[in-house]
Amino acid sequence: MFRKILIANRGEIALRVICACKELNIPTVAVYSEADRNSLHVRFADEAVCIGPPRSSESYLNIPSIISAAEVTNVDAIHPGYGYLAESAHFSEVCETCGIKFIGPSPDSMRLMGDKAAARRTMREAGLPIIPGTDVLQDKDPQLEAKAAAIGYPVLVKAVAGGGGRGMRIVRRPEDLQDALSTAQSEALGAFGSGAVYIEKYLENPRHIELQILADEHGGVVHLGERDCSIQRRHQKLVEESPSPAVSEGTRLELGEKVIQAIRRVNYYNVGTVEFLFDQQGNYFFIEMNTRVQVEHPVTEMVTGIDVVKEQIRVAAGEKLSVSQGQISFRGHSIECRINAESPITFIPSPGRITVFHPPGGPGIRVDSCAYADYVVSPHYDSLIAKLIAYGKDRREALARLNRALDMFAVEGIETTIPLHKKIINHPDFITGKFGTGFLDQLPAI
Ligand code: MV4
Repeated sequence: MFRKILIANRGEIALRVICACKELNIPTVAVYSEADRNSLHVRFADEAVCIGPPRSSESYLNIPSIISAAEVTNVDAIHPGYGYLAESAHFSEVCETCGIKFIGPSPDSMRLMGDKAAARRTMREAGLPIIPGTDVLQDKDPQLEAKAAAIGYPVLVKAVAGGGGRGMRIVRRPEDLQDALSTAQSEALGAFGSGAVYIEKYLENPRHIELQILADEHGGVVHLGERDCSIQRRHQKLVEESPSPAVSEGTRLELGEKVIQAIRRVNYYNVGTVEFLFDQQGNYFFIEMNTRVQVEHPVTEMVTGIDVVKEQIRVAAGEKLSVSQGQISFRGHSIECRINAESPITFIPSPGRITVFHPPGGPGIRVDSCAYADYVVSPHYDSLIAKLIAYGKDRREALARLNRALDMFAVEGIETTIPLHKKIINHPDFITGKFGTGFLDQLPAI
């Protein structure tokens, strides 16, 4: 097992990794920017190193600073959390060169899955259904119009280097195709440094459902069921749950089998998430794969009882998974609300000092948070201040607990999305489980 782990992240996920390390008896090193001096990850890690000014580009994304901190503290592994350098194949190679284990997949896996067109091709060959569409488009493809017509309108132009919904463009009529393609290409070039794009059939109001997998370096692969992440706004997820109200036991078994086969065939190891879109008829299609631990992993932990982060650290150390598929069962229901320091109406960030912070507790409630009374939410970072996770024996009980926990979550001094969550989870369509990714757009100004 590792001797000491550096956590190249901040906020609630840095704390979450510290929890796992403490349980595994592994000492930790926190890194922090000047703005995060008073953060809880600094307090609870065994050692802490300042890595630069508040701006992420000069601290949490500063590879030389992070590697220096790792060398002076003599760690043998780095946990990247999510965001920042978690999906940087380059960073993982730098770690490898320095003799430090990057807690994640191989650089090759990261590169493959980072290229959304290559991931699509690979997963189709590995047996997963994909949305009808093209491979990467060449400039001035003479077949372009014919290809789009064959797919059938509306189509969606996606950036190869995009992902998470960035750099997408819907095209509803053939006469708009050329313009949309050019705009998408130049936007993608500006945003990701690659203008490569491809086209898919556009699905209206699909559900976004993802499967959590764990894979070790000895061919062990298990799935931990699905999460429904359809409730989002501008590709920021707000509410996630497991199981999905739209997935039957039969579909879960079938999907799980297919995904395990595919993960084996691509020799992937680490935790991972395989994302699907479900259309209104219940057909599902692979869209992309995330090669990191995700914000919403706790709902999976609640229904499986498996500590995803501890498993991730174990497999990175070369150990076998501690569980086989036969030992995994799905019990009860879990729902997570992401509580952001934002206006619940305009979603404008609301940084500043939190004066009152009282997170709820009681049966079936978990709060993953970096906040406390007097904590200052910095404008430099994303606005997630807490994840409120409810568990119940069924969806009804999880919802009842989530409702009372939202009522008993006191945050003052800044605005939060708590009032929005109250409205979402009490909406008739949410209660009955009938929603897609368009849910929030369709809600009349809540
Ligand atoms: C789509 C789609 C409809 N059709 N692809 C956005 C996130 C990224 N992972 C893929 N996304 C989408 N891809 C096709 N062919 C609709 C979305 C989409 C979406 C997906 C998941 C969660 C929220 C979403 C919101 C709008 C659009």
